[in-house]
Amino acid sequence: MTRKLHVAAAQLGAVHLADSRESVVNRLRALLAQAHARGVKFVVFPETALTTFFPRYWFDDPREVDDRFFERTMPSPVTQPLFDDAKRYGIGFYLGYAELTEQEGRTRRFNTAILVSPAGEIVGKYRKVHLPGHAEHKPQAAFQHLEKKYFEVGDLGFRTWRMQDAIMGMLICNDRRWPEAFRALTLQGAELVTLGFNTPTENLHYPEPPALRVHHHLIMAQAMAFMNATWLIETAKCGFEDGFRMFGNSLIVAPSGEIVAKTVTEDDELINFDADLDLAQDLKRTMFNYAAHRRPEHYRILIDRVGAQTTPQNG
Ligand code: CDV
Repeated sequence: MTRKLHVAAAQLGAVHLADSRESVVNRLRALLAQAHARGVKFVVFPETALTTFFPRYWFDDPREVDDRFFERTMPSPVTQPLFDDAKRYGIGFYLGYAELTEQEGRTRRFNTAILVSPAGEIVGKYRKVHLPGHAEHKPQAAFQHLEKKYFEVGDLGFRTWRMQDAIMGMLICNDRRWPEAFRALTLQGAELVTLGFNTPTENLHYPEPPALRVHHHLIMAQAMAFMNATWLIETAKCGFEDGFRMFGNSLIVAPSGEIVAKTVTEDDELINFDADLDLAQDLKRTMFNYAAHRRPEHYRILIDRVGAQTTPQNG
């Protein structure tokens, strides 16, 4: 018997600075209701789903950032209805949010995602490892990307969880550009990788056509899914947030590298697919049988070296 899991990406359109968390949670609940109506059993929501993508703004008062954009508890009174709905429908989900936590007397902030079971329990947490952007104010730039200011590098590593008869792993946005992240998850058996993202249509560093940025997003997703023999769900928050555009193109990719569903709008939109999880197992037994074919004795450099150095053998 094949193991099927009916999955969905629940894309969010723009969330503006003035939008309340309550209004966003209502939109997430509407997407969840749609998912339920379509028979979906697992939903991936975006990165920092509850607020606008605030790292694009510099704030002089750090307390304002904490109060407006970070969650001190999860679920909170505002997010509890989403958990309640999911439990009532029997749907598991991934949710990204900005997490503020007190650890050993120290306030810590992470870009976080959680895995919630169909019983409404948080079964897994991931804190984003690859934080893009910068920490200093760039007043000349069209917008900021201050993830290195607002978040610490995640301290939980890359882990997997068994949920809904699948082995799942979580990543967040920029992680999708790093093969190491996918390999770390699939070395632990991941057969479904989940990821939320917020990707500006404009490149902060140099001019780049928006279509090329989407092209990179698509080829990365297809390549990572295939080379790691895993299902992959990537969900955007997108559209014009107070005039700052982020692209959509949320997608579900099969372990074959084929895109089986993709959004067509930059608004709230649900895409779904009844995924055969054993498709991943076929590839894991053959082409990407790690135990048979990987050669870690030649991969030492991947751990020892961070930045590239030019070290050709012939000087
Ligand atoms: N939220 C992100 O991590 N965004 C990055 C942008 C800044 C390049 C991304 O990788 O999509």
